[in-house]
Amino acid sequence: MTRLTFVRGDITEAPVDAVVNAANSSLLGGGGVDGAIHRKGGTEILAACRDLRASRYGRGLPTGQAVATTAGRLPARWVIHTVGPVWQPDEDRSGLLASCYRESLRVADELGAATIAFPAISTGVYGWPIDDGARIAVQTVRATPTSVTEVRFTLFSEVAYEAFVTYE
Ligand code: AR6
Repeated sequence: MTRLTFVRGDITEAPVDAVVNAANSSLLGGGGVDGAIHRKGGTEILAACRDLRASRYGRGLPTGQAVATTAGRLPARWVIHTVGPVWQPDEDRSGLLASCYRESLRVADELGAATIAFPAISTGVYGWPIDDGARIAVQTVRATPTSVTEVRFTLFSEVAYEAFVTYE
C-alpha cells in the first residue's frame, strides 16, 4: 500500500530516501528546484550528472524519463532527475508529464527506495498550470504500481499545496 502525503516546504529538506528533481535535459543544473538541489546537495551531484552525460545520456535525458544520482549532502540518499515537458497550450503533452511520475517511481523501485518526495514537476519555469499539474501528478501516482510506501508531494507555495490537496 502506498501512502500519499502532502506537505508545504522545501524539497531539499525532505526526510525521504529519494527526492525528485524537476531537471532539464542537460542534467547540468538550472533554476527552481533544480538550482536548490544542486546548491544544497553540493558538487557531488553535478559530478554524477556529468558522468551520465559522458556515458548513457550523451545527448541529454529525454523528456518524460528519469535517472538517479547520489544526493550529495542532502538528507536523502538519492536524487531522481526527471525532465518535465514545457507547457504548450496547443498540444497535449500530459502523457509526458505523467511519464515523469511513473518513471521516477520505477527508478525508486530499482533503487529500493521506500520513501520519495516529488515537487510539482513542470509547474514553475516550464509553465504548466498548477491545477492540471496537480491532477496529473496525483492521478498518475495513484495508478502506478510501486513498492514505495510513502509518496510525499512537497509543495513550495501555498497555491501549489492547495491545488494538490484538492486531489487528496
Ligand atoms: N522545493 C519544492 N518545490 C520547489 C522548490 C523547492 N526548493 N523550488 C521551487 N519549487 P521549477 P519546472 C516549485 O521551475 O517547471 C529549472 O531551471 C516551484 O514553485 O523548479 O519543471 C530546470 O533546470 C514549482 O511549483 O521546475 C529546468 O530548466 C515547481 O517546484 C526548468 O527549471 C517546479 O518548478 C524546469 O521547470
